Amino acid sequence: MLQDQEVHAAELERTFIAIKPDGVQRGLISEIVSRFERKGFKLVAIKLVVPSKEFAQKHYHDLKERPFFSGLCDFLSSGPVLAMVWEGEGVIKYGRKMIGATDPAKSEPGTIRGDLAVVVGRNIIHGSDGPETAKDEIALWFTPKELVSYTSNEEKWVYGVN
Ligand code: IDP
Ligand code: MG
Repeated sequence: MLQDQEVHAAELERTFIAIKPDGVQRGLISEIVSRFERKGFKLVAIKLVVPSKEFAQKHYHDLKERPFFSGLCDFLSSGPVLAMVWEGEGVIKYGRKMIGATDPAKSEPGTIRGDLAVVVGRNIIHGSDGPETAKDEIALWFTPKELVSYTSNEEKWVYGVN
């Protein structure tokens, strides 16, 4: 029989979260990282990078027909981006909830965009929108070696398993 811990580990999912150049420049890294940490999610990868425009186009390939695509890719490649992978039960969907609506004007107070951003073109953070996207985005931004598997001291308290 599997131990609780193993059953639990099998259920954990991962998502790709990035603080865009506006969030980095506005000094919001610690605020945003802190929200994910305090929630109880686990950080498994993190790095500060300036993506090339070509890389930004890959990241946002789903949006290539949209009128704002070129400006969006220019912006993402205009400065440092804090790329992260967070792990936890339901982290993909709940991470999106924490981030709020795409347009900060429509984001609820209490969400990251609701509390910290004003316009859609400068909405400070990216989060994967589903399991397939999460898998693709993690693979685009990180090598498997950069993903750190470890047991967090908090897990037994966050999930209530021994
Ligand atoms: P998401 O970031 O909430 O997943 P997407 O629709 O995937 O939203 O769009 C990606 C990014 O493109 C948004 O976060 C935002 O920065 C930008 N964007 C989306 N819609 C617009 C728009 O109408 N004008 C300008 N930028 C936009
Ligand atoms: Mg999106």
